[in-house]
Amino acid sequence: MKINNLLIHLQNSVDAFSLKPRHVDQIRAFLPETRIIIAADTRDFLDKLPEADCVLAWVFKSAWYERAPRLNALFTPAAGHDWVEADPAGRVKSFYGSFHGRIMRESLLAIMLHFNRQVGKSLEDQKNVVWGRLDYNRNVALFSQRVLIVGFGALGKSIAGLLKAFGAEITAVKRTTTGLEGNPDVDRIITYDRLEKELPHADHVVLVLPGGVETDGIFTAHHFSSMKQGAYLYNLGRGNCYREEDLLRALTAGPLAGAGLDVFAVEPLATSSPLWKLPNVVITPHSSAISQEYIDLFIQEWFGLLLKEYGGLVPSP
Ligand code: OXD
Repeated sequence: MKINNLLIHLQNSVDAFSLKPRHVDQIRAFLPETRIIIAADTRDFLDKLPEADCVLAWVFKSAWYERAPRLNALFTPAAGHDWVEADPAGRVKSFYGSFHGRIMRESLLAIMLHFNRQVGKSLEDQKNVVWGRLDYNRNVALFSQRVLIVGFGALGKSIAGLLKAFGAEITAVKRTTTGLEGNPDVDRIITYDRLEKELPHADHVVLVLPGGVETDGIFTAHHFSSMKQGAYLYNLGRGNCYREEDLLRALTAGPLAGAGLDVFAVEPLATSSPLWKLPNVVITPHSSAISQEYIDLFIQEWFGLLLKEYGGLVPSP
C-alpha cells in the first residue's frame, strides 16, 4: 500500500501549531510520488476527504470516517485524544504525537527555576528599584532536590531526562512499572498506590497525566495534604486530575509553597477563579508546548513512523 493522496489540514489558531511552506517542501521531498492536498478550511477538508488515503489533521470527528472510504491512517500532532476521535469501526488507525516532551520540559524547567531562584522577587525588586541581596538565602539548587513525576509516558520520560541532567533525584509514578526498570534517568519507579508514601519526600511534584475518566480526581485532597511543607506542584497534563478547591486549599493553607499551572478543568480558566490572584502561582494558558519547533518535531516524528512502522505506506519507487 502506498500514499497516493495525502490530505493535510493543520491550520490552528496558534500559529506555531500551523503547517508552514517549509514543512510542505519537506513532505514533497520525502514523498515525491504522493499527491499532497492542503485543505483551505474544514469545509474544504471534508469535501476532499473521500479521495484521501492518509490524513494529517488537528481535528477529526468519528462521523467523518464514513466519508473517508480510502483512508488508511490518520496522524495528529496532539498528544491528547481530545480532538481526534478514533474510528468507531476500527478500520482506520490513528496516531497521536509523542514529541512534545522536548518543548514542554523546558516550560516546566522555567517555572521550577523561577521558584527555586525567586525570579518573581527579582522582577518585583527591580520594579521598585530595590537591591534586595539579603533575601536570597532560601534559594536552592535542583541538584539537591527530589522530583516526583506522576505519569511516566513519553512526556514524563523526557522531563526525567532533563531534570536528571541537572542532578535532581527523580521518582517516577506509573500505574504499572513493568518494562520501565533500568531507566537511567530515574532513581526509583513506583506504582500509583505508593504515591502517598512518596509525596512527603518530594520538593517538586509534576503531574503529567492524560485526561479521561480514568484520571478524573485521581490526585485527591489526601494527596495534597501528604505533600512536603514548602513543596511545589506543576500540572502540564490535564486539569481533571484534581479538584481545584483542593489545590486552592493546599496553596493558601499549606503545604504547598507554590504551583505552576498550565492546564485547568475548564479552559480558559474563569476570570473569577481565585487562582489568578495567588502570588505563589504561575499560570500559563495551556501553552507549555507552544514553540517555533512544534511542527518541525511533528513532521520528523511522522517521517520516522512512516519509515519504521508504516514502511509499506511510503510509495515504492
Ligand atoms: C496535547 C496538548 O497535545 O495538550 O494534547 O497540547
